[in-house]
Amino acid sequence: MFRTKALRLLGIIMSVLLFAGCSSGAEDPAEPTLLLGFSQIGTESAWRIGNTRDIQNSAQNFGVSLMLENANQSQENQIAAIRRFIAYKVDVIAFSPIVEDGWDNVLMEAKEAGIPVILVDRDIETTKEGLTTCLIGADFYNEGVMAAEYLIRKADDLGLDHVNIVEITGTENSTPMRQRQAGFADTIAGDERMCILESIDGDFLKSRGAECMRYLLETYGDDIDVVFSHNDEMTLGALPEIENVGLNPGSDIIIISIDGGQEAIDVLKEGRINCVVECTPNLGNELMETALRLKAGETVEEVIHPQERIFSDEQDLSNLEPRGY
Ligand code: GYE
Repeated sequence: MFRTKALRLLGIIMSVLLFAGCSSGAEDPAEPTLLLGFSQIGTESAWRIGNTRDIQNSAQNFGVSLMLENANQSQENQIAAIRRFIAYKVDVIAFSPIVEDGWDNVLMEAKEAGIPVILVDRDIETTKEGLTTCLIGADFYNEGVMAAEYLIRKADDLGLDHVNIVEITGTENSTPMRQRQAGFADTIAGDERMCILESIDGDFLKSRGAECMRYLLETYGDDIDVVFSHNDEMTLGALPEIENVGLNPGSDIIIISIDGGQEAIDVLKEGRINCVVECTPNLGNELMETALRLKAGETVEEVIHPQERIFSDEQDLSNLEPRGY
């Protein structure tokens, strides 16, 4: 008696499974169209957390099945994740490389497996051809240019004849660090008032931003006119350190940041930051569209940059929409 019931149940389960197996993606809109492996750097900033959330939401909206791996700020973990994606035979691999060098071997393996790779947010450095298909991410060089152009306008407004700058940079050898630094340096190069006292690695982290600022204040004291920080987290770490030595960020020291997350925008409105260059984390839709095109065998644009703007004390920001990250 029990055996017959069990057999009948097994029969039902098998037919359900078979039915599910036979239904085609076109008939069933819930069936994923593509399997995308994405290796994220970590959770170092509001930007990064917003970027992960945006990619998850977009995957859901596009019906893409997402294998998401968090590398906890380690290149080794990213390489291991990419190897798992290859072993799993995903349709497309995407990743945000924490630094630019050191990807050739694992990307050769992806190429040999015939899996297209999309760079999200950051670029890589390689001499090999065809390891990746495209890059979807911000124009970091231009962000550095926008930061410097703001500073030049501010120095004109204040009538400054000498401007001492300290720079707190993002993770060494990462694309945003290299390019934000270059865009800023190239733009102030023609202005004799501008002098960079020191550039120091803050690794895009709030705690490091605070440490760097403490060191910079101990070393240069009130000679510092400007802090140029490569992201909001480091800026938010640096501000209390400035206040602890009795200086007012925003008036005694000009503060320039990058990203444009809600917290930094609120602090800008309070007058403790002077300028924030936008870097949008919302790259998910472009990523899904591109991955679907690659799966369909289409060619895609090599570089896709989102539009970006600046927020500063030159503007009325009272009606600014919530930033969402
Ligand atoms: O500016 C920073 C993040 O690569 C654009 O990484 C990104 C940067 C962003 O952690 O906050």
